[in-house]
Amino acid sequence: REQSRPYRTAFHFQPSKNWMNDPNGMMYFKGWYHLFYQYNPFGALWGNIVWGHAVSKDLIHWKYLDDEFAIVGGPDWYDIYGAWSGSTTFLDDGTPAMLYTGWSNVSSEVQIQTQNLALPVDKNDPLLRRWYKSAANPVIVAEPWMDATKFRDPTEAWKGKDGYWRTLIGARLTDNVTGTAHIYKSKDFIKWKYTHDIHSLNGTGMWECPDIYPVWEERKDGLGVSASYPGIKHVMKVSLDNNKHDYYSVGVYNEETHTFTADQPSIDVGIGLRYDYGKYYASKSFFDQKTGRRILFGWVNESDSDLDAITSKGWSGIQAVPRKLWLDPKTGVDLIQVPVEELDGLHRAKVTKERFTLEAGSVTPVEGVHGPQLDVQIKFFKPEIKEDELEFLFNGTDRASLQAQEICSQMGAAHRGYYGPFGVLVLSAQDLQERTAVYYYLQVRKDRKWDAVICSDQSRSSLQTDVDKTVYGTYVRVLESEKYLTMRAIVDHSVVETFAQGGRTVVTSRVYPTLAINDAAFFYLFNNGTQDVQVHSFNAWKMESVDIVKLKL
Ligand code: DQQ
Repeated sequence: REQSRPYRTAFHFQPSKNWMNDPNGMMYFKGWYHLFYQYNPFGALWGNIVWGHAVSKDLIHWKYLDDEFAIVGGPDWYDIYGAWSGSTTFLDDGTPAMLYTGWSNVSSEVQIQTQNLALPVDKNDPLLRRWYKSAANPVIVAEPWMDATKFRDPTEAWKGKDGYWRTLIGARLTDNVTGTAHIYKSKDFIKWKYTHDIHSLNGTGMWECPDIYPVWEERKDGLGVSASYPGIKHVMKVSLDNNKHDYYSVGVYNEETHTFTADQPSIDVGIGLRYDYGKYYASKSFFDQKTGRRILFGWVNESDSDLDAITSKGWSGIQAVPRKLWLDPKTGVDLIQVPVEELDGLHRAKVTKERFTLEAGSVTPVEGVHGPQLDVQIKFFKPEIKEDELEFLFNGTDRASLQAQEICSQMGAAHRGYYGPFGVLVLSAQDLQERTAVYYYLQVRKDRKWDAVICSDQSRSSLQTDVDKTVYGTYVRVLESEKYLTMRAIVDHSVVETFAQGGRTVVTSRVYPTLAINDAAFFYLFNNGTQDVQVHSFNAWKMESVDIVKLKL
């Protein structure tokens, strides 16, 4: 790890150089996990998009296969400007088939999007190194009434009881404001017919990278996309081009009416819950046939400037640590996301502390917890707030109407609250000149009940001025029956991924410290509230580096 490149991550997937965005077509095939990704071979900003390709045995140690990209746009017209996002489907004989979007032109003025099929040249090659494009491409073009410039990102196809495949294409209706996803059906995977819009929501704009998959109501294991049994729900996720966030909703997919209906319309797709309340976009899940999990990949973009990407870094974009995903049986509406357990294989130098007090107004280092590569897991006892304490929490002002993110930015880590802010300072300079604070803050609502807010405060993360230091935060659902508030922060040089309440709520942020780099990255516990907080357990590990290299054949 060169000193001059302090922002390159040590155990997140990123290409050796240049731009990367969406994860595409992940699958487990003949002993290897495959990750494809939107990649610019010629520079550190978006453009010239091809499908990069990497493989791994464990979702953590990756090898590049990018001498020859999996899919490259052209020379035919239908993807001449680039090979955009798409997904893998296993056909009946087990062949992985890619549906992807081609960026193209019908005239010199009009650029459109088409959907195309690519297949492995050798379907017995576990590395799936070479792909060819179907002679039938494009296999889907927009209907005349659709906006062909807002028509992309086919999902993995699922098979209905009628024996037909179905895929979803993300879109925006011609009213320019309604986001939707079109279902197309096919018997042979080549001839596709527009069937119905699975769902749409006014005001949400273009739906990029849709995803739809079944989840068990009561079980943590995953399901293949075509599963249809009693005791399952469907999750629908869309990436909103308007605000660059990934939203999901739990509901019912009806094969006969070709519709998805959210269980709770107030938290419908695009207006309710998000996978991540920080930076996380264009995600895609897949069913891991090796272990039976559903696994989520998501792109984490940079928060520094384009100039930094081109000049000092030479790269942009990382993939978040892959997350196992299941429906929270306790709430029925939230997904639980946790880093895949393979990540624990990188744990080194464990530090454990049990049952201690995090004193009001304290900032304390923890012996042995240091550096830019950490996994920190903390269980706080949930404070028991007595009726006569509520007015202190209330803080004199009625903040209940503010959004959690505003609470986080107004009640930054330096704020003196009642219960909170309490949590961790990571990637911190020894003298705290730079620090990224991840913390809980308890907030009383109008109805006198309290809410927990989780915040990731980047405002003091770097002395650099040309980076986006937006403070992220959101409410965390904490059930009456739950005794703890939990937090897991995964730190890797320029990224901090925070999993709150066992993964019910996730916040990812990018930070670019100038002092708190490499060995000068310090760690502290802090409690800036006026009340002590009791810690049930604290566990932290240094994370081993993963050197991503080219696969030697
Ligand atoms: N990125 C791809 C598109 C997709 C967008 C192009 C989402 O297919 O809609 O690189 O980030």
